[in-house]
Amino acid sequence: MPGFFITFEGGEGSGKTTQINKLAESLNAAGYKVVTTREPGGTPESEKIRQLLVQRDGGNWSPMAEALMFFAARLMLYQKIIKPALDEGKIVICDRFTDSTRAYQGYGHDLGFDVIDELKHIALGDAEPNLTFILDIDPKSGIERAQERLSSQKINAERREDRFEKLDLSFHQRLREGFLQIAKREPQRCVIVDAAQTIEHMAQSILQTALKRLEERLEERKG
Ligand code: T5A
Repeated sequence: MPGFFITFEGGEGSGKTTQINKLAESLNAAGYKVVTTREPGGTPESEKIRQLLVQRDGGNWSPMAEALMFFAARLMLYQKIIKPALDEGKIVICDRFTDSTRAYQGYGHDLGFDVIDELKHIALGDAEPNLTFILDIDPKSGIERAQERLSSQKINAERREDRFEKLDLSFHQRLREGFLQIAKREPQRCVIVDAAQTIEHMAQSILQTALKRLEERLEERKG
C-alpha cells in the first residue's frame, strides 16, 4: 500500500525542524509508522552535497549549478529513503523538497518555476508530496531565530550552515513571495501556516490537518 508523503517548506528559521519533530512524535503516538528526513541531506551522498551548498565556505555556485546539485542530492534521497519507505506504507516527513528549489533558485534567483519543473521531471518524474505545510514568516524575524540557533552551536565560522541566511533581506522577501505563489498554484497540496504563532499553536493546527488528510486518503482508498 502506498504511504503518505508530507513536506515542510518555508524561509529560514520558520520552525520546520521544530514542527517536524512534534508532528512525527504525535503521529507515532497515534500508531503510524513515520520516517523523518531532511534536504539537502538524508543519505551519506546527499549529506556530502549539503556541505557544498549550505556551509559558509561551500562555494560560489551559480543558480543553475545550485539547482542541479539540489536535484542530485534529492534524487539520492528519494531513491534510497523516501520511495522505499512510501512503498512500505509509511508516512515520510521531509524538511524541504522540490518547492524549496522552486522558491530559492526558481523564484529568489530568477531561474523560473518552469525550468525547475523541467529539471524535476527529468530527475523525479511526477514525484510530489501528498501534503505540504508552508510555514510563512516575516523573513527578518525568521533569520533572527535561525541566527540565534546557529550562534549557540560551537562550529568554526567557515563551516556554519548559513550560506543562504547571509543573502540580503530582499532575496528572502522574494522567496517568501515564491512560496506563496507555489501555494496559490497548488492549493489542494499546500497549506499555509502562520509561523509567527506559538510552537504549540502551530503544532496543533498542523496535526489536525495531517490527521484529516490521512483519514480522507483512507476513505478514498476504501471507495
Ligand atoms: N535550499 C534548500 C535551497 O536553496 N534550495 C533547495 O532546494 C533546498 C532543499 C538549507 C538551506 O538550503 C536552501 C534553503 C536553506 O537556506 P538548513 O540549515 O536546512 O539549510 O536551513 P533551514 O531549512 O532554513 O533550517 P533552519 O533550522 O534554519 O530553520 P527551521 O528548521 O525552519 O527552524 P527551527 O525549527 O530550527 O527553528 C529555528 C529557531 O527558532 C525557534 C526554534 O526553537 C529554533 O531556535 N522557533 C521558534 N521560536 C518562536 N516561535 C516559534 N513558533 C518557533 N518555532 C521555532
